[in-house]
Amino acid sequence: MLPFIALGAVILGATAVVVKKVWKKEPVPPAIINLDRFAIWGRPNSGKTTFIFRILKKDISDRKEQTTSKRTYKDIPPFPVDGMQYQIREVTDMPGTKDRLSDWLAIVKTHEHVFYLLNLSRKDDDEYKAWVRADLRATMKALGESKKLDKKLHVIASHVDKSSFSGVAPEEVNNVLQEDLGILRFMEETAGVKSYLYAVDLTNPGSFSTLIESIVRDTCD
Ligand SMILES: Nc1nc2c(ncn2[C@@H]2O[C@H](COP(=O)(O)OP(=O)(O)OP(=O)(O)O)[C@@H](O)[C@H]2O)c(=O)[nH]1
Ligand SMILES: [Mg+2]
Repeated sequence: MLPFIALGAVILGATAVVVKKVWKKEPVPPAIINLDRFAIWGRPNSGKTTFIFRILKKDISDRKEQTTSKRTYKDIPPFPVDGMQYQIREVTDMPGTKDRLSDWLAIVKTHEHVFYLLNLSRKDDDEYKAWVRADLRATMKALGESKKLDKKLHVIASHVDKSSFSGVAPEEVNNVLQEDLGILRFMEETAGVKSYLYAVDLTNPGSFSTLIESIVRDTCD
């Protein structure tokens, strides 16, 4: 009998340990919130690849100066905002040349979140202004044709550090931009959808962090 009693004690002991483990409060890792697919485009040198490399947590100095082909990224690292973890499901980088406009308009219709990048350092260049306005008009038409119920357009104004707004304090720059006539002309093209405007220096990690936090809050808005 003795060996049987001893074995029972071992089993009981083991059971007690398991029960204790179940009742112990373990910290629950936060769930990752899926941000779905980001459609990103803008004319050459607007900062698309830099923005995407920041999202991918890649070294921005490793990117080629000009994107020549389309590339889709799916394995995107999550990032924290307001104590939660967020993850973009898919992002595509492509050249900013005019021949890619139709590719862009196609993903505007299908992808959940739409980001148009403009280069603030060129905001007074007449040819560039005409391109941006025409792109925004075409983007609005594509958004109108999409089945999305909640139509939003995020306009990212890069190169703020190389623009006439470079001396403006970061916390003030968005207000100053909203009052600039040139910027207002761009944003007029977005009338009819909920639009967001962000100013950023994509070469600055802190500026990118502020941008991505604002984007997360606005996409979840
Ligand atoms: N100073 C400054 N430079 C930036 C900023 N964003 C991007 N750049 C620089 O601008 C140049 C173009 O950036 P890219 O990210 O390659 O631009 P792109 O839109 O991908 O250009 P294409 O691939 O040619 O369509 C690079 O030299 C970047 O380092 C910014 O906010 N400020
Ligand atoms: Mg590029």
